[in-house]
Amino acid sequence: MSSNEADARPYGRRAFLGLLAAGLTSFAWAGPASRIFAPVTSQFSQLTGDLLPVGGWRIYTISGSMPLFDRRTWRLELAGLVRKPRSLTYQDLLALPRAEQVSTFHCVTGWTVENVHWAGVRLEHLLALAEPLPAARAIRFVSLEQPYNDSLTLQQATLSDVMLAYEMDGRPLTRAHGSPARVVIPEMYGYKGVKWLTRMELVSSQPTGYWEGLGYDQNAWVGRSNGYG
Ligand SMILES: Nc1nc2c(c(=O)[nH]1)N[C@H]1C(S)=C(S)[C@@H](COP(=O)(O)O)O[C@H]1N2
Ligand SMILES: [Mo]
Repeated sequence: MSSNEADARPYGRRAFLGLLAAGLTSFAWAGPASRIFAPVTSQFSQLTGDLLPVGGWRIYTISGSMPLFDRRTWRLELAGLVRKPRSLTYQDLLALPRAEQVSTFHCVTGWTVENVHWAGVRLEHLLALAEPLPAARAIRFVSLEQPYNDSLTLQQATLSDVMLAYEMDGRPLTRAHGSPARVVIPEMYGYKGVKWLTRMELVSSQPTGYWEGLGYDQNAWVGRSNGYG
């Protein structure tokens, strides 16, 4: 390819190599835990446009690909130990009472993003629609990105600053950040925050989440778990 062709790309080759180097550098700085949580830096498409991580974020996937949100076909299933199983459309989700908050995001590998503006719905409004049965004790959150999943007890899920977020910093969630909805629980490390959420299943005892199966704590309290504090 001539250098002219390369320069015609949205990101020139030089910028591309720069991005790649930046990705690899943060990869090299990271401790052993972050190697497991390594961001995807190998695919050009994931380094461009709104997929480019900004503002201190690192974009994580376990599969190396990102589910694509289609508002006509996406559903949020409320299932398991509930009186009224529900299948909500994106419009249904947006029609629920809106909550907003500003909170700090912590990844267990040590990076944080302060003052993230989130908008979304409190879990209690979703639970009220589905009417959990008395035996329900926890919620299993399932991602479209299989097999990513995690869980919260009902008590944790209804803490006052826990939400299902559909906006970040004043814009609908981007694909990289888990569109159309992700779990936000600022008191816990980021792996509890399932991106590309598609199903909430009410269960009687708390299942082991994806990273928890690999040794991370189920109760992921910031500063009080995973060897911290
Ligand atoms: N589906 C899915 N959700 C996920 C992850 C993932 O790899 N896949 N990584 C988790 C981890 S460890 C962190 S720190 C945050 C990172 O959020 P970000 O990719 O928007 O920066 O997403 C969490 N949710
Ligand atoms: Mo993380």
